[in-house]
Amino acid sequence: MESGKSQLWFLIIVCLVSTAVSQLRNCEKGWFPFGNHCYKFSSSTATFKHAMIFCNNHGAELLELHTKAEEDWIDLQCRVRGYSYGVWLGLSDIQTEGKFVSLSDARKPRGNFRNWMKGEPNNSGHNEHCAMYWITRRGWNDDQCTNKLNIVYKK
Ligand SMILES: *[C@@H]1O[C@H](CO)[C@@H](O)[C@H](O)[C@H]1NC(C)=O
Ligand SMILES: [Ca+2]
Ligand SMILES: [Ca+2]
Repeated sequence: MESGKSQLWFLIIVCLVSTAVSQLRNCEKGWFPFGNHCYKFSSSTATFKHAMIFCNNHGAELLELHTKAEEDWIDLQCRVRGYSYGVWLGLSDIQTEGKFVSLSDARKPRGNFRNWMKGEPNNSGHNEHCAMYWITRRGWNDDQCTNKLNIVYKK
């Protein structure tokens, strides 16, 4: 192989190996890897506000779901842990009613993935401004921020 070509091959291989390594991300004890992220699952429930504070304390963000594969994996993790209702999602319309923005960048939810259940978000009682993943119904819902749900930390 002439040298220009072999250099190119070398670069491609280095690139592939580093991608593979970064996907096998090492997570701290008590955190679980999926894709390029680490997740921690709470053993107790908390209001949305406390969930955000706990996330901050963990140097993590509140769960945001970006793909169906990620949602399916989270769903499974919640089920094996016996979570009965739902987990908070890092999405809120507390600033402007009906406009859910992601907490991590204060804009619209990142990516194109959405999985609101039929009829949701419905702002029930004019008092639902925090999004959650509803485990039994396998979809997203807006809920009262003062409800207590399990927390999935993501980093
Ligand atoms: C609105 O959403 C709540 C959950 O947040 C649900 O319990 C309720 O049934 C929904 N209402 C309607 C009319 O769909
Ligand atoms: Ca609302
Ligand atoms: Ca709702």
